[in-house]
Amino acid sequence: MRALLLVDVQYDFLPDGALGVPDGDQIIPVLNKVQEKFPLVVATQDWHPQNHGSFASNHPGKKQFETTELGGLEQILWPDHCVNGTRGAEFSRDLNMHAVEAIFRKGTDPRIDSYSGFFDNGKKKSTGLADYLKGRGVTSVYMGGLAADFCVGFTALDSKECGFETFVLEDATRPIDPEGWTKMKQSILDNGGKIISSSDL
Ligand code: VGL
Ligand code: ZN
Repeated sequence: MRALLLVDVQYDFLPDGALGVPDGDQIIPVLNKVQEKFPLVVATQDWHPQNHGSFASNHPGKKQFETTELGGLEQILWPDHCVNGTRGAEFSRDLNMHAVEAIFRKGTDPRIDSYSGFFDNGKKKSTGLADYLKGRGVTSVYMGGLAADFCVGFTALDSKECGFETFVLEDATRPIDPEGWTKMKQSILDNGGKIISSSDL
């Protein structure tokens, strides 16, 4: 069985948001349209406490987009985004959420970032998504959302590693940095994932 995963379609990743992805809003009609082709639709939500270690504001003297170390890993310092309970953390109201059966939140631990919907960046903690999908009989995971070069990309890599046939809908995602997406795409392909268009479904 196949499932559709909607990754982080939240106001802070849309063009006017705190960490706005260029043209990120253009993926929403695509994600709404393809949902009818899937018996199961699931969403992820970036959901940080205000004291999250990935926020530049929590590292005095550091600037946004500089790097530091967090939990033993290199960490890009982001603008404050997707703070739990704020509007920026909400799903876009233009995204159809009626069919979404479950929502998996990530980035809740202030000491570690979590780009993938499956595990934190150090793979120490699982969100439960893989077990949930396996429990529902899912063998293939299709995904879109934001941002292509971070959360969608790392979710795709983990999906493949968890044993799912993995497809990224390229017209249903947009990157923060186009060069980063070119590299991430290669990595997904090298690991056996597939990059397709919603028109291939
Ligand atoms: C994301 C950076 C920081 C994403 C989340 O959803 O791609 N990127 N937190
Ligand atoms: Zn985040």
